[in-house]
Amino acid sequence: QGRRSFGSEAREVHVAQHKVGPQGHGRKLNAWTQWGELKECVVGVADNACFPPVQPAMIPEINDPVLRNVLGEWPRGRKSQRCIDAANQELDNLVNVLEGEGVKTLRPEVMDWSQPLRTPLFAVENQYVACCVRDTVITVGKTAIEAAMSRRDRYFEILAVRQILRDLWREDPEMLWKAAPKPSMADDMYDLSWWDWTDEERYEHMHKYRYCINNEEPIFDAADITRCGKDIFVQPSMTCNYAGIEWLRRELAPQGIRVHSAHFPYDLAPSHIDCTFVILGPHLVLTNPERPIADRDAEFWKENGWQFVDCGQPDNPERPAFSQSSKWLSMNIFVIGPGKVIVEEQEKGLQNLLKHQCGFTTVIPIPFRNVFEYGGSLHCSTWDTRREDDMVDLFP
Ligand code: DAV
Repeated sequence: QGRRSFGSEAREVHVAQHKVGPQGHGRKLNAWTQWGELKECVVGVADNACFPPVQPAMIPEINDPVLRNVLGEWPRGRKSQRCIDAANQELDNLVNVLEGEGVKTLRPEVMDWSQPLRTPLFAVENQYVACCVRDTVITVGKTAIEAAMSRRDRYFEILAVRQILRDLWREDPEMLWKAAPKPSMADDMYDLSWWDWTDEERYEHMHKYRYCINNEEPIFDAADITRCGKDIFVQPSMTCNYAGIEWLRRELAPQGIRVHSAHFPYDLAPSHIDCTFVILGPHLVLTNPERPIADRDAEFWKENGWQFVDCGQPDNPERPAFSQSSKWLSMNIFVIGPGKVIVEEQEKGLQNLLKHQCGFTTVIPIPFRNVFEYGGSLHCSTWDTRREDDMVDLFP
């Protein structure tokens, strides 16, 4: 009798009490494009950030030669509170700017990333930070997809936005909530020999698109994906393999979404498409002059009437000593509606290009360089949960 509370009758009561399932009145998850009018989005937080530990998916380097000599090796454990506060100040300001533009903002939960992690298959001494929410989850139409990431220190980062996902799913009866198979992150998922290649070897092999992960399991970061309505494009990279692209293709085919790969051979260690190929609006892409798209991919875009506009060199190519991203964070802009974009304040050249050659009427410059420490800029540190847009077909 002691087990009676586990009977089906009791379970129904439990379900009703806890409001599981659609309530049918509330917010909607919706984002088909990179440019629809933004109504709601998540902005990352830098709290409790730690240095990413050395691991098969990432062998970090201090990018300032002087500091590299002084320190000798990659630091471990927590980042300084000063560095965290500086980033948080800029992230909070982004929230204010977005709210001022009529965008509702949500924030990840503050979690303690200094805890070590041990699974049956790997261990790391600490975790990372929930700053670049763009990497962990993506909205594709009415579906939220939790990524299959490659970095061990980011294994549980998605939990920082789980409450947001729970709330959305409960409120929106049309929302689909999917998670790619959680990667094992076992040693055999990686190709460690890639790290030993010289730049010359990487250049020689650039058309093979082989990086530090193999194809044993589907792997992708959400930031390897960009959306154009019915079509999404995914870049094979250090953080995304062909198995990951194939997983997305099979999952999204029943919804009529076409998944394409996009190749950028000149980026010898690519990660994430949002500093390389930035969709500005229908038929317009901001391209990276040092990382042109492969010819066979370019043809497909051009046939469908798309135009490419090369970004100029960054006005300020500098980045913090521990940032693992490139100077092209300058291109990591955030389009928040047709003709409306947020750009890092020092990137005057790009601001002018967007205004005078790309049809943007509202270009909002904001300071954001202290967020570069965590590997991203304006696009990386956000996740759009609602845009006013539809499943447009721009590759008919
Ligand atoms: O080009 O340095 C930066 C990563 C953005 N999440 C780059 C990639």
